[in-house]
Amino acid sequence: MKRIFTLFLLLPFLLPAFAEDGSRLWLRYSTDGNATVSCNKQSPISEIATAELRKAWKGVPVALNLQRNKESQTLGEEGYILRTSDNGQNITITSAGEHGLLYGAFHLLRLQDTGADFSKLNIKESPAYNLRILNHWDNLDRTVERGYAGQSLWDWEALPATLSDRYTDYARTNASVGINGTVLNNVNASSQILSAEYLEKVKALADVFRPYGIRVYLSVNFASPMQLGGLPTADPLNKDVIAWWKNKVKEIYRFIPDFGGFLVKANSEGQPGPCDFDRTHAEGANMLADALKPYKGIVMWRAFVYSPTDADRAKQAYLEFQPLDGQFRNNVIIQIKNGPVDFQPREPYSPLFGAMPRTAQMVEFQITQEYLGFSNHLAYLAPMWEEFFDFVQPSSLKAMSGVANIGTDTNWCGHHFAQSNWYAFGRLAWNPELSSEAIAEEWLKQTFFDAHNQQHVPVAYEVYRMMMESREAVVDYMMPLGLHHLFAWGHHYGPEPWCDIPGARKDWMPSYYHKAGKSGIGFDRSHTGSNATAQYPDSLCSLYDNISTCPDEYLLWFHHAPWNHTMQSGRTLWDELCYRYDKGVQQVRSFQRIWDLAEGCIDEERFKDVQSRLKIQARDAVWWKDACLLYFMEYSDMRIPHDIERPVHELDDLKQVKLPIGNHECPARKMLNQRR
Ligand code: GCW
Repeated sequence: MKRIFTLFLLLPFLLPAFAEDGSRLWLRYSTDGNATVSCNKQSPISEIATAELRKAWKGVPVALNLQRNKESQTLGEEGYILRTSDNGQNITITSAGEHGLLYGAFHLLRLQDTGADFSKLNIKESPAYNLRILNHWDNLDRTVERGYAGQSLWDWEALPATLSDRYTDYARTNASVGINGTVLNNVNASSQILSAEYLEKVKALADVFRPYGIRVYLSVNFASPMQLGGLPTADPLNKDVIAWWKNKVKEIYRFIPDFGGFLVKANSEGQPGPCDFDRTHAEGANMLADALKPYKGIVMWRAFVYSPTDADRAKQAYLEFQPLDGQFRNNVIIQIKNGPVDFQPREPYSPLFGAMPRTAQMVEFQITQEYLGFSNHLAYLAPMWEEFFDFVQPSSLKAMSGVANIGTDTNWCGHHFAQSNWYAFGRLAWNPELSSEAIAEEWLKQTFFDAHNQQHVPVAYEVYRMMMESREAVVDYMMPLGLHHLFAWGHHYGPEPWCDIPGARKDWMPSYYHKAGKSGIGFDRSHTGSNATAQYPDSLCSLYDNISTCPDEYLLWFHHAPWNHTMQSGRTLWDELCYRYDKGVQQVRSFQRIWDLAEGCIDEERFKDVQSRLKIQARDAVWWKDACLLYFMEYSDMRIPHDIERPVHELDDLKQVKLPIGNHECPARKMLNQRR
């Protein structure tokens, strides 16, 4: 997994003397470009490409060249060739399509910003996926489900008459990392989005995004024909329902001729779907796909399903979807979360990947940190996504989607470092072979360190290391060794392994997942338990199924192990658990020390903001450690090893912590500070 990375040896550095608020994200280059830039094509897209270069490029003349020759055509409309000629006296960006020119322009600017050598460029790029798409879980009232960076960017009330500048900035930022699609609204969808009134607003956004190569998609509520159309049913085989969708799709394309298609959450967590009418997911998806087909639209049909049955939740998507392999239309893509449960800090990959060879599949990552400390915790997620690609061949997927972490906050993402996850998502969707190390380095150079100052190299390197370790640290202080879903009810911010809500679904309770008792801890998903291991290919199945070969990081995901089980380290399971929690805490403390080195190297505004969030993270890490260890200790009846930090909380006090379930902003921060 770990590829060799180049260190910050040539790092061009640093230090803007003025305050920064993070609003420019990684596109902080100065606007004193002075080079000749020409283009052989006039169009809204190529004009943007040209303008970006004119604004900022300070090197030799650049020619943007729209040309369909053999070489450019093999790279496709979005691909490009970036080359120096005449002994480095000129640079040409050639593409068979205008989108490729735009991506090539941003590539060149990235090279400038990261201090690359341009004397001998010979780069050919084309995206791994045609569809690189953000999913916004934005509601029409501007709340954002699992959003921690303010309100929804889309000001529905002011649209279509008023267009915020942020819409253009959003499109430009996405284009700079190759993102080419956006689903504007929450998968828990209001049927209102399909009303003529809203379609006009959607059209206004689509018009802003189009010259940046971004297509608009919508999440649809499967019961829209009933809720919006007044039909008595939404049965996908009913002819009135079919006609309703056909007309609706026709109407959408009148507004937005290049509309991308639908994203659907059906029969999941209370959302309506075809199963309500005794139809299959395939029948539901195909009906929509048929309506979209004449316009080249697609359906992204989510596989995030789990019903309140006795079947292990981790097995359910596979059980429901795998038998439908081959039954979907070719403009349907099954959108699957990376893990089989739900965006936990660590999950094994979902075994549904690769199990439907006759069906197009795409992955859904979660960029927003629902389960990784909201916008309060620093967690660089590219290593997690890279881990997924250790198991799933990038080429076996058709597309990549990510649940956005963007809102109206000045710095877009809440935490300045959360911007790196938006960035990394785009870069990986373009090229999933990129290493998380390379992406971190690129992002840091563009976002924080931008003048030439060799003295700051060691600091930058430490900050880079902090990023690289950050996700593993979260795993350690929240739920190491394969533990999962120990989160507090509803908001998912802090720990609540004891949570027990009478009458609530069992599979929404932490105890369903950790199964701590006198006999041990963990979910037996081996052949002696739920047998979820059997859903994996043979080699992995046998590796995971056997407690003595199952890797530590998945141990309690797949096994219920006794407290004195001997770990690979030679420690007992209990001791190992204690050490891992403690390690997570210590790592966050080391992040605080590292970040303090950056004082004076970067602008004060962002420095202080990150510094203060690291304090919250350090306190939260201790909270997690104390809550989980004190709670599990009641079952293990073992002591916390002497060489690690003692708990500073009482379990009973921690059990009283109740945060509001609001799902925008971060309620937790205020509440916790009040309590402490
Ligand atoms: O993880 C759960 C989230 C829900 C979300 C759901 C989903 C949009 O807690 O907020 O709903 O996943 O992915 O559909």
